[in-house]
Amino acid sequence: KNICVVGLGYIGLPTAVMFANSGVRVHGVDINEKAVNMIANKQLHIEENGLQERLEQAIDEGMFTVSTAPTEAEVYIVAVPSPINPDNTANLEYIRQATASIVPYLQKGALVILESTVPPKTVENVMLPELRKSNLVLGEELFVSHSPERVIPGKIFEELINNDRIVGGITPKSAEMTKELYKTFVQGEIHLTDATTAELVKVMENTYRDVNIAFANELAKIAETIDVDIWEAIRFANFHPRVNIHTPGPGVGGHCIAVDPWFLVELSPDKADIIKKSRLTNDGMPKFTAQKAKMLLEEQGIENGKVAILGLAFKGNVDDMRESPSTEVIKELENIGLTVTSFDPHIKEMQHPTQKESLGQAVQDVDLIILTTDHNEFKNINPEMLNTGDTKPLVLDTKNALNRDKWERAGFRFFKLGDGKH
Ligand code: SAJ
Repeated sequence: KNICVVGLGYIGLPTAVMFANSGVRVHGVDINEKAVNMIANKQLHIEENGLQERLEQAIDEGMFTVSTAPTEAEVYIVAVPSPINPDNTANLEYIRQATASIVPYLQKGALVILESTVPPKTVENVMLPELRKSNLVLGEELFVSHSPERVIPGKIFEELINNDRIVGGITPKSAEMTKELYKTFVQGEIHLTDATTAELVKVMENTYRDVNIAFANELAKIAETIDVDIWEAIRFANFHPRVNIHTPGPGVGGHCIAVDPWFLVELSPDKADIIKKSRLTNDGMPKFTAQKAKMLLEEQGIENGKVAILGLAFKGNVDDMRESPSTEVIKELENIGLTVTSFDPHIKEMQHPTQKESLGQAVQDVDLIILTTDHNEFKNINPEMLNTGDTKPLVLDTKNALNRDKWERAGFRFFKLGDGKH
């Protein structure tokens, strides 16, 4: 078999490399010339555990080539972004264009697999009209399926191998062929269904998480009014065998969980009530965080204070800033007249105007430190050694990542999101 993977981002590149490492010849395609050149030189344009070694192996063994245009292949895997527009409707242009780009290369018997997360019916309404232009008979000469990725950034390879997969075909044979292919490296179960069901399942999974996090965020706000530590309360509730409450935070980021629920809202605006409310609750958390910061500073008599933000990535131990709540928190803080610096050990290039090159520079002479991303580097800070200038700033931990006792012993006044106790 040989595969052409279209889109070499957070999902496409690890998937391509995984197939190449499993003995399948892979050609990777991306419209981003810079990324293609870097990958060809065994350099990464994204950070992911294990990716560097696997990429080197794939290229050294001659199993992985890259370019900016597709080539002929037996299987095409489409893994391009499906973001939302500013009005929260789905932007399926990348999917349509990626599909159109492979049409000239399609041969009888080819299999086209969509990995990107999409609104239900995208395969049917966006991909199939393009694929019909190949003049191949769908389901007989050209096979199409949706095999949504379910991997979590940071643990992509582990989850690629071990997670179950849901594969939906436009025909049973399309699904069956896809299963056979992924069995090359997938050790989890591969469950077969139709394409639209698979699309809905994937979006449901991320929406479940978003709604659950919104619930946790709402509980955090309630807990603050009665001086209860929500983190402790959730931990206790989750000892119940049928309860699994997620954790609150400064908002929900990334390109999946903060995006996919909108696909369902767009699909059924008058039915997707809880889903929409949850999305808005989570989107309101940066403002809630900024207001809490303002209140804490005002309690100290500080009006136009300085704030250091620890963490720009959308979650701990990744280098991805897309839809990061941190940047929203910064905007809200600046809107209320506070001066902001930031630091993130995983965001290597300067990607934000507030960003400083070191933790020391970011916290110098600030009135408040807000932790927004639970990177290990932040958990491991020794507060005794942290030089912040003449006075000790307040600390607001929005992820329950820091050890209160350690920070208090080092002389910092310590607060948590979702904790009314001072
Ligand atoms: N977050 C919370 N509280 C939580 C969990 C997460 O506030 O209890 C926040 C995180 O800090 C982050 C955001 O939510 O800002 C999303 O993080 P995440 O770790 O929940 O998810 P992603 O976006 O990295 O990956 C998700 C995963 N989906 C599910 O767990 C159902 C992953 O399996 C999917 O493959 C991925 O979306 C995707 O690509 O769709």
